[in-house]
Amino acid sequence: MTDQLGITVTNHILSQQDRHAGATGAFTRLLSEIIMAAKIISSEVNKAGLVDILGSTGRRNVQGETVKKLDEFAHGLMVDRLYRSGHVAILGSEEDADPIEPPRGVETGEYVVMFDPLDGSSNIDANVSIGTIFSILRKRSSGPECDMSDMLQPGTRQVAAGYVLYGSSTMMVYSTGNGVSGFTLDPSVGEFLLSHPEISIPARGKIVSANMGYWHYWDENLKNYLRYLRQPGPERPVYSLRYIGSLVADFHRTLLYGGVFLYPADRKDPKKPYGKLRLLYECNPMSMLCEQAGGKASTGDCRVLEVEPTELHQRVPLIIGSPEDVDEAVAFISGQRNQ
Ligand code: P6P
Repeated sequence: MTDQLGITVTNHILSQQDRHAGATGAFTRLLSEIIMAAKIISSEVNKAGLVDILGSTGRRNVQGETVKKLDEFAHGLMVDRLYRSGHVAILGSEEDADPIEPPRGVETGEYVVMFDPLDGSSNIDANVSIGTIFSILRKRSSGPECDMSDMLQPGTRQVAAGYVLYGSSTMMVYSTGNGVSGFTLDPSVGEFLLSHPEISIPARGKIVSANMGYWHYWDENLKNYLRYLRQPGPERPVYSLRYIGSLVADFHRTLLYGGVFLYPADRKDPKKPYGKLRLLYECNPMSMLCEQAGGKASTGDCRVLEVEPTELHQRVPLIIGSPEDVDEAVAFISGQRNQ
């Protein structure tokens, strides 16, 4: 695969399409619109400090979070480009409480896309890496209309997942179920070029990523795990703590370097007993990517991808990363181990 370094993401998608008998090109067209949106968002993010697109709109989204101008821009752009593909049945966005129906007169198709247009947006003004996350599924209900069954699908039914990371460079990482590949945007030609073929997460890492500020709100089993990681063992190094507070950036580092990222259940907000991260457009896409790279993703009780969704914006705890680290974390969190 390394002889393919430098091929564009579009050519890579077409080569994937050739591996799917009966692929009509609709999926390729859909992903191409996401790629276009990523390039435009990247351009806006990279000049956000120069134009009046920083700061907040004064609105709050369904999560009660202040909507930054840049994530409102990213949300509108994703909706526009995805429906422009002509292959979308319905959309779900972190920025919208309800499903986003197709505009009147727009050609629709078989795909459902759940997305977080600009995750980590609270970090925008501090120039910290942020990202776009997407999850692609097929429409389940029969007939031209959609219903909630089309959106409330377990992560095992995703046909593709990916993210765009707006960092020191802009990267796109995606999977259609045949492994994970990473592409870096070359601004001089405006193309995402293959830079990380066949990403494979290390079996075990040496980094733990969690917001230790919530220590007081975590249960004793989780605390036992984190204490264990801080005790050097004969065969095990002390783990470093790295936490950016932007899921795409924290996950991308975990995918490349190994280790474990945790956003666990906590008691800081009685309204959010299962932590902060949303199942359909954060945990499921990241879990598909992690498993496709040889990693694991658990809620602490079960495989994230097997959770049967009940609400559009439902939250689940997320323990994700190297398989040996996730197994160890779940053994502690479930009480099977205490040292
Ligand atoms: P906390 C960003 O707002 C986000 O949704 C994720 O990108 C990130 O992992 C998490 O919240 C950080 O949350 O509670 O640690 O600030």
